[in-house]
Amino acid sequence: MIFEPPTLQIPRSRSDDTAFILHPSGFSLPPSNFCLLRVTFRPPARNGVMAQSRVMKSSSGTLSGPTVRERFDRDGWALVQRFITPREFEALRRASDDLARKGAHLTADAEIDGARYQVQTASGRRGETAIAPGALRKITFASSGSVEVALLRNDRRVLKLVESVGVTSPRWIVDQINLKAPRVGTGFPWHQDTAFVAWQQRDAIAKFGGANLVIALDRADDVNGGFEVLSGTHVNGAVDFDYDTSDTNAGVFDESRRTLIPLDPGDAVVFHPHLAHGSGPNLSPLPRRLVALWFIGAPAITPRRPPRDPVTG
Ligand SMILES: O=C(O)CCC(=O)C(=O)O
Repeated sequence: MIFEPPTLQIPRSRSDDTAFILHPSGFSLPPSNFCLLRVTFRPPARNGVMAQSRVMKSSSGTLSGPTVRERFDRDGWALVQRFITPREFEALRRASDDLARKGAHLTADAEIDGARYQVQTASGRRGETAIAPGALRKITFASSGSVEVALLRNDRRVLKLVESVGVTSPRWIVDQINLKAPRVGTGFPWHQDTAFVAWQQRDAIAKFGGANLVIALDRADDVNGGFEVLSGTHVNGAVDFDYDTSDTNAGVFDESRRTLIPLDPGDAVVFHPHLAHGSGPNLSPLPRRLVALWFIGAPAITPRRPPRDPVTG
């Protein structure tokens, strides 16, 4: 996330720490999905200068360490590599292209087939004219116009992952495709997703849990506005913030554990709806598309009583 020019970053001594991520038991993914993650920590910046993101590096290694649930509870997020297959992310890329084609004429935000198209403006601010016809920032409720996205939001693996972090009877509430187009795609200010949901949904999150997911359709990293989180910010609940998408919201949340999570296509991050997150602009020549899905919990479904035996009563 390019929230500060590199020249403002103060060189610091670095110490390393290592975190391990293991899929929760019962989560059926091949052994190749187990991974060792090495996290390079940089101490937080002081005197109002925003901390630079530490970038997560992955390598193969030991199959021990915190589960997805433990990391979710502790940090507010967990990475699941190779969450969907190449065939699936390629189908989603095509779906994203098909949706984008329908908005190829747009110079202002609009709804098409129930999906809400937000155009990419020069500043990133909403309500301004698109940088060019058909330049798109995101498509919310993309599942209304795309079977592939609709299938993903009901996918068993998605629901299982959400359940695995403590959400009871998960219900989908939002999906979107963030397009972050090459060279013109602007960033997302630090924010918590709960600010954008109705009070009833916030209530459900408090009672039954909630979890959001991003799934990368392209490589996303520090050169193209990769996904960043402020680890640990989920623990203190909702914070008041403005959401001007041409701004960065620097200083609103605790940035001392800012982490950029490099994602390969098909990788997912599951995160708490109170976790502050965001990303920088895409200044690269490569696309950086991701699908976001939001879920809230509901009362546990109690199994129905078996019907009475018509003979014995
Ligand atoms: O696309 C991104 O990098 C950020 C996504 C995000 O924060 C959101 O959609 O709420």
